[in-house]
Amino acid sequence: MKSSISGLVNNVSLLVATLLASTLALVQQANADCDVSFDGEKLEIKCDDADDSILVRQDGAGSLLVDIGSGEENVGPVDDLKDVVIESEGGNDIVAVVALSVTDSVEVKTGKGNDFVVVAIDVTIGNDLKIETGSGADVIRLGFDVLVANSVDIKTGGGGDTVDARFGSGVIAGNDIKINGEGGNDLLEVGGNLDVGNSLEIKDFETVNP
Ligand SMILES: [Ca+2]
Ligand SMILES: [Ca+2]
Ligand SMILES: [Ca+2]
Repeated sequence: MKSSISGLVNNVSLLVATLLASTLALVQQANADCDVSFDGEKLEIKCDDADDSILVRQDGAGSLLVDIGSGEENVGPVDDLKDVVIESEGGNDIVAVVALSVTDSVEVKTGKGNDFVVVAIDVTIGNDLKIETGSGADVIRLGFDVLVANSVDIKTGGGGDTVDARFGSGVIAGNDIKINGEGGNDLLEVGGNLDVGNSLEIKDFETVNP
């Protein structure tokens, strides 16, 4: 039994590693049509209606790294990072937030198009995580130690969307998790991995796999 569980964990790790590698490859292929600003506390990335790929992470040396398609750029020290706001607008966008710690909130809005959002692997958020993927068939993957002190609010908009939180320890929120599939035929893969201090609200998903 134990070995089958560790086998499963290894398979999921492999899946996430593959996912991240393919995300990174896509990030490097994309054209940079995004404005990036960082004042030491707030990172804002705003893109246009083209297909954008955005990767945000911090490295072991305490630098905040952003890749909008032309390779990773060090935008400054991560020490006072409070907020991350990413708006990728129309187009089929990829947004990845990995290995990052912020003292306030992370907000991702991907607008129209078939978008792909990953928030995974040691992401610590001092306040809230908000994700809105708008119309289009979107995929949101969450897991491997996403720790949110207050609330998680996910809205997937119209279209057949998938929210998948089966990876590793999934998402742990100190207060609430709200996930709204809105229009379309939506799939939620929970994997027993949504852990809340207060309330869990799941709405408008046609299929929920616990
Ligand atoms: Ca876009
Ligand atoms: Ca989009
Ligand atoms: Ca959608």
